[in-house]
Formats: sequence, C-alpha cells, structure tokens
Amino acid sequence: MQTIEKEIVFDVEAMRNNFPILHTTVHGKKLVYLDNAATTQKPNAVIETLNLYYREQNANIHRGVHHLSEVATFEYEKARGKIKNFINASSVKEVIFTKGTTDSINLVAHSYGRKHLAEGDEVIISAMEHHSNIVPWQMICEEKKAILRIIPMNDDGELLLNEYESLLTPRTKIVSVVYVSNSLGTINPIKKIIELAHRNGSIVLIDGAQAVAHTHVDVQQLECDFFAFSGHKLFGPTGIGVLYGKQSLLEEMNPYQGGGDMIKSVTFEKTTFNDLPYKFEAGTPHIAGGIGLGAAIDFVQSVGLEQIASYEKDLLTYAAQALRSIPDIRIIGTAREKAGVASFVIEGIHPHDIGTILDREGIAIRTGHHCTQPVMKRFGIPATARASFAFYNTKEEVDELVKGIGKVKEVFG
Ligand code: C6P
Repeated sequence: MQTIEKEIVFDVEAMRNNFPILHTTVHGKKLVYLDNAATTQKPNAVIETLNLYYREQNANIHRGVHHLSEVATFEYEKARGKIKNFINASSVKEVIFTKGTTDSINLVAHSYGRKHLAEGDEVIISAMEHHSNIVPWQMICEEKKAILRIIPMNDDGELLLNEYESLLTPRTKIVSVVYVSNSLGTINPIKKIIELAHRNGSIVLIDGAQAVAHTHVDVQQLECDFFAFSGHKLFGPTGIGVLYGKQSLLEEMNPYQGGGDMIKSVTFEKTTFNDLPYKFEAGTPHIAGGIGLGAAIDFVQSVGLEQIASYEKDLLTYAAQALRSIPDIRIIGTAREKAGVASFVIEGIHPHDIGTILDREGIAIRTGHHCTQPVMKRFGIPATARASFAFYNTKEEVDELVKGIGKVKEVFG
C-alpha cells in the first residue's frame, strides 16, 4: 500500500489482482509489464464481459427482431452511453465506434478533410505526432493540394506555442494534435492549442490515444471538435475505438465508407444515409469490443481517474529519478508535464539489444521508433527503449527495470 499526493491511499496490490496476466511468468521470471503505451492489460471485468457476450449474448445488432439480437443491440448501445458519459459528450450521436485511434483520424481526414480542404488550404499537426496523425493528413492534403504545417518542439520535447501561433492563418482549416506523446510522454497544453485554433476559425482534432488511461477527459470542457481514442489503451479490447465529434460537424459530413447499417434507404439510383452516429458505422461492427470497452470504462471509473493520475505521477517521478541515476543514459523527452512514458537511449547500446536482454529478465518494454519517425529524427537517434506505465505498475517493478538495465550494461559494457 502506498500513500500518495492528496492523502489518497491506493492499494496497488489489490488492483493488480484484477489483472490475471500480471501474475504470469516470462522465461521463468515474474512478468514486469512496462509496455502499456503499446497496449494495456485487461482486467477480469473485461475478460468476463467478453466471455459472457460470446457465451450468452452473441448476435448481429440493429437488424434482428429475435431475442439475442435485441440483447446484443441493447448491450452495445449501453456501452455507447457509458462512453458518452466517460468523455462528457452531449449526446450518444456524438460517439462513433471505430476500429481505434487510427481509424478515427482517417474518418475525419477523409470525411471532413475531403469536404472542407481546397487548394492552398493548410492543416497543422505537431512535430511529435504518431504516424496515424501524420499519414492520413498527408494523403488528403496531396489529394486536395493542401499544405501540411508542423508545430516544432524544443529539446525537452515541448511544443513551441509561439511558433504555433505564427502558423495559424486564414488558410488554416484544421489543427490535429496529440494530447500525450507516445514516444516522449509530453502532455501538450491542448486547451490552449484548441482556444488559439478556434480564435483563428480552425477546427481541432485531438489524438487522445495516450491520454484517456491517464487523465480525465471532458470534451465539452476542452471544446475540441473531434477526439480520437482506442479501447485497447484503456484496458479494453483491441479493434475497437471511438471518434467523438461535435454533432453540428458530424451532421454536415458525408460518410467515406458505405455499406450495411449506415443507410436509411437504398435504390440503384440513390442512397439516403442513416442518422448519427450510424451514418459513420458501415458494416457489422466489433460488437463484443464495444461492450468490452464499456466494461473497461466501468472498471476505470471504479478506480477513479484522479487516483490513477496521482498514483502514476508519483511512479513516473520515481522512475525518472531511478533512470537518471544510471551512467551513460539519456532520457528522451524531458518536458515539465509528462505522463506514462520513460523513453531512453544508452550510449553505445542499441535499443533493440536493451529490449532483448530485458525480455530475458521477464521485463516487457518497447524498442524502436514507436511509429514516430520524425521524433527520432528530431532527436538524432534511430530508436529508443521505452518503458510505459499503467496504474498497476509498482516502484518495485521500476527497481527491476533498473536492475535489468544493469545486466544489459554488463553484457555490452
Ligand atoms: N501507439 C505505441 O506503442 P491505434 O493503433 O489506432 O490503436 O493507435 C494509434 C496511435 C495513435 N496515436 C498515438 C499517440 C498512439 O500512441 C497510437 C498507438 C502505440 O505507442 C502503437 S504504435
């Protein structure tokens, strides 16, 4: 039991008991799972919900009059309602189920971007975007002859807001920025970024993939136009995610995928589209995934995001101090506001070798460019080793990581 800021008592061992995989071994060693930015582990509540769904509720949704179809539809739409409350959207019409963050961003680029971008218009992203918030914009900019502009960052991995302000012009139609960087851990001042964009008449998409598991998100308070996230980074299943969009914007957008469920009527001459949110949900969705995400949200809310944020802040401070004490280590991403991630390189040792030796100790981290090649280029490195944390990680696990890095240095020293 550890006492953390604001006198909150957080029983991490009790918390860990909800996650069966955390009690497994890897190469004969106790698993130390520090790859939570790639995907989070799943609590019993989610695993059991998926199990129950496939055992007792499985059917296609929105189409059948039979009992199971009604049950599955009810559970799926109930999950949508939980997501609406979780991010404080004004209506379930603003909550679109997607495959994940990547799919959500592609939806906005292809539906909103295709309609609103014209030759010479500009889209602003930042220097620390994940490829999924770069490539869809490059594709649509190329198609529409629009221009992609980049907010630069400093050596700590903080965005330069003055530069951002000077990039905003009447040509700027869209600003699309990551909330929490997956390779640096930087928490961006998105409220300010959104305010400045709106003052300029531009709409804003926030990539919330790495934010939702670490901080409370209120889309109405943020006033963002679109917000994208993935279920699997929020202790839910893979293959399911969410696009939040303001109803007024979604209403006037055309879907970019056609198929079943997204129509009201079809003839060979003409199709009329369904109402929100179904207009953007072509085909049979990941029904179990949506219901599982609802269970994940219930679980996270039962822990409390304030508690999670506070506990993780303490853990990240501990990890940063412990890593800094290792000779020859360079931390990549030293922003004042950080969440969840400790990226590092060690002089003379390739990150992949660090990852491989740590794996033999049962420690899971990610190595590589983390789908942020421009970030690697900015810091003049090919890759980093990245430990990323969730609220079930402990200081003892950080100590194991430091010990493991000691072994790496023994081998390569
Ligand atoms: N980052 C990581 O290890 P998907 O794959 O659609 O669920 O999420 C894409 C994505 C978008 N934005 C950010 C900030 C992300 O971190 C990710 C996924 C993982 O860092 C896998 S590359």
